[in-house]
Amino acid sequence: MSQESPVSIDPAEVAAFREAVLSKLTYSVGKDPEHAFDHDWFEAIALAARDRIVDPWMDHTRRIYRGNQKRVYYLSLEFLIGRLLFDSLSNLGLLDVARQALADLDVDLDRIRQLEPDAALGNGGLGRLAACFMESMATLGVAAHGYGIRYEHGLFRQAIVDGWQHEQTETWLDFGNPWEFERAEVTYKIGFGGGVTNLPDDPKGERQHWEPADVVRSIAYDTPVVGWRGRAVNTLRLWRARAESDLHLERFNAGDHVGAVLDEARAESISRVLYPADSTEAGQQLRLRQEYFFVSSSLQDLIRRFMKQNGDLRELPQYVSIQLNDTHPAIAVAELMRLMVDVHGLTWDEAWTATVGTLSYTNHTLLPEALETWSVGLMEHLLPRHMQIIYLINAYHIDALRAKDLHDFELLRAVSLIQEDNGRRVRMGNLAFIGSHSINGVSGLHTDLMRVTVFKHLHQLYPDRINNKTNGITFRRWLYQSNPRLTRMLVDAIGPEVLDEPETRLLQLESFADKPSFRKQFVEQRREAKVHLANLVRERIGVVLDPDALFDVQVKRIHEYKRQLLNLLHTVALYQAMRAEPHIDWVPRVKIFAGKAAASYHSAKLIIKLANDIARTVNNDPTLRGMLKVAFLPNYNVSLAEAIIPAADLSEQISTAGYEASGTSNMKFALNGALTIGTLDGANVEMSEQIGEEHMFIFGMSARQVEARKAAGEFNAQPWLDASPRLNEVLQAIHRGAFSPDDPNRYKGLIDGLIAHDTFFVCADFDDYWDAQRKVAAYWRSPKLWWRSAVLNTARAGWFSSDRTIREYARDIWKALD
Ligand code: 26V
Repeated sequence: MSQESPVSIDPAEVAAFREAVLSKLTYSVGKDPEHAFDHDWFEAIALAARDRIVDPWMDHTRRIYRGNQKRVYYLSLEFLIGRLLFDSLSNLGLLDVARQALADLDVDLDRIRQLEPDAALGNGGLGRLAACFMESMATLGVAAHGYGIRYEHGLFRQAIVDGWQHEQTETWLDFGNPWEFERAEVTYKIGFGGGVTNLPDDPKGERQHWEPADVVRSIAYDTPVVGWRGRAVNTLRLWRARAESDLHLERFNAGDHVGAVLDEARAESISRVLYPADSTEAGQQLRLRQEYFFVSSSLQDLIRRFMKQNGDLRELPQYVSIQLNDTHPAIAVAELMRLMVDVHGLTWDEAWTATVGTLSYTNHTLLPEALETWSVGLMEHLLPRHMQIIYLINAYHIDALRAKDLHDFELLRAVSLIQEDNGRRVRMGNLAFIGSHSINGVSGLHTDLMRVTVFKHLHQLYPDRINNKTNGITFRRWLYQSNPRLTRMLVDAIGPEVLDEPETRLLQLESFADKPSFRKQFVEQRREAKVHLANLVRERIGVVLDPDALFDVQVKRIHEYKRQLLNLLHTVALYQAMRAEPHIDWVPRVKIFAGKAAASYHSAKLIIKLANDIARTVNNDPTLRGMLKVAFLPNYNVSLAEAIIPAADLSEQISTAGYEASGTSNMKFALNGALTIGTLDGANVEMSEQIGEEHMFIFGMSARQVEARKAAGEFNAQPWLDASPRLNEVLQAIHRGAFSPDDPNRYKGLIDGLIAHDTFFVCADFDDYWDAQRKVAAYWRSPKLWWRSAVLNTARAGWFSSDRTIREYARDIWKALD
């Protein structure tokens, strides 16, 4: 996927980079060019690029220190980064230089690029958002530090065997990681368990001494994050767990070799693996250990930095903002209190004011099963001091309400930090809310729903705390790096300034939507991306795609609320219609699916199998003459997304309204000129406002209608089946095993369940979805209209830049950047 160089590149720069790579290859990798494997070249190039980052990194760090600039700490258990080679080269303005330098050495940079493993330290949208935010914060010059865990194993690799998902261990560190710097000297002690004793000089019992039973060590690994044009470079600091070496050695020397090794393994297991959090596996002890481990390390680290420069923790909110990415780091509320009160001697009230002033929290889902709670028993066992602090926060919080004459039992129960029914549990959402001055949702609709659902009562008590920050995406990765052809067209059409100010300049593209020559070019670049994707699909799964067909794409985690099943039912309906009338002039269509299901999420895994069963049947049916193809691409990750998104004509964003907090792939597709078929859910709402509903295909029940139906308990799908012969036929075919002749009963449970209790209103929305899909096909038949809309999607997607989102966080929540 090479791109021609835009402007003439300076031969001296090329020569310098070539020499730098050769020097790295020789002295760091230890190879000569004749014997170097591709991986050796990758490492040499990455190290040469990294060298270019170090000076601006140190400059930036010094500048922040000297200016005593307000720092923003982004605490996230997930950073779904993907590959970094093109990210670094492109943001440093070195991409063309590097490509030429390597070509001089007979090495193809675009081939080498494929060798870098994806850093998949996240599950999906939440983790990818954190990665986009890190890039935007560096671009905008926010003095930001990301804090997380350096998982040895990221998200599992998905293999598809006989149509079923199999999970395999992911090993991104096998060949080392050239981007990181180990900071062996940056290390903290993290305690677990043990007991708490009263301090004699504290009659209220607010200060305590905690003597942990176990201690684990954290070690920092820093990855520089380069902003656009290398203007600022921030740090992503990830923690690795190590056994506390003294204890370990003592046991070892005392002859307890096995015990010592077990201790070590137990300590180090904390940073071993990313939890596939979209599942019920969350809630286990190791997960709570991970949360506390990274929160405590990060808070100790930022307090040390703060004390060095400022010294009075009561002033923390003036100099520091800490953003909690979901409730995963919510134990920070108690840990910050502990550090301030027990360790640094602030009074409870001083500490509380500083804590609330410093912390803010982002909510990413309303799904009740996704809201974190921890059993009081487990908390008492692992974090006894924190449990005390949480009780005390709760007591003061409830006292304050009573003092305001609020005695409504229902209200007090709802806002308590402790859930009393079915075993006492700590509600991390309420803890994060009470301990933060700002609580934000990630799209307008999601934020509105937060105010009337999960945080209804807390919102009544603190009406100014909830605010909205609609998500965004970084255009550097999701346009410039992943779609160089379209980027080139934009630069040619509206000038190179578009790269620096896409939010405003992209709008100038609107007038090009009416130019036939521009639309023709737009079609051509799309076709090239489709040819590229078709080759990839043929190589990976052996399915041959027609690049002139309509590429209809749904790629995201597999979840019932995202309704991949609805898309599959449409696929079957289309298949049946084509078979019934094969001589009609159908719009040739390719249905592309990709996404991982949590290992323990059986219905999601069955949906993957169904997609593959349908694919096999459809792709091998000669009556269709290739009019319909279905492809399920294994192992969806950031790199695969980068190949798929530029090639999509139609983007499927079809979640049950009210369930998708925002979505971010919806924005990536629109930016790259795909048209969206979607419900009015999450940020699709803002998309329809920015882009215009007439350039999208909106269908289905609204969030209000869904809510009304839920309230009335109308989950039975029989009425919808009775009203829709088409739906009936689709469900019957799947039910009787038309797509699973090897096991005709495979989908009986799935279909019976769907009819008896259609939790996500798949059947209720089916006919409307079918009609919207017919509009899609008809529109595709009018290329002028279709491609005009496609260009307008790109032109009007500027608002979805994560730079806009970060500016809003900086202005409203962090009070940084002015
Ligand atoms: C977690 C769980 C855990 C228990 C079982 C079910 C379940 C389902 C979903 C989740 C995801 C939780 C958080 C998350 O990833 N939210 C996503 O955040 C994105 C960035 O804000 C947003 O675009 C997505 O709409 C939202 O789903």
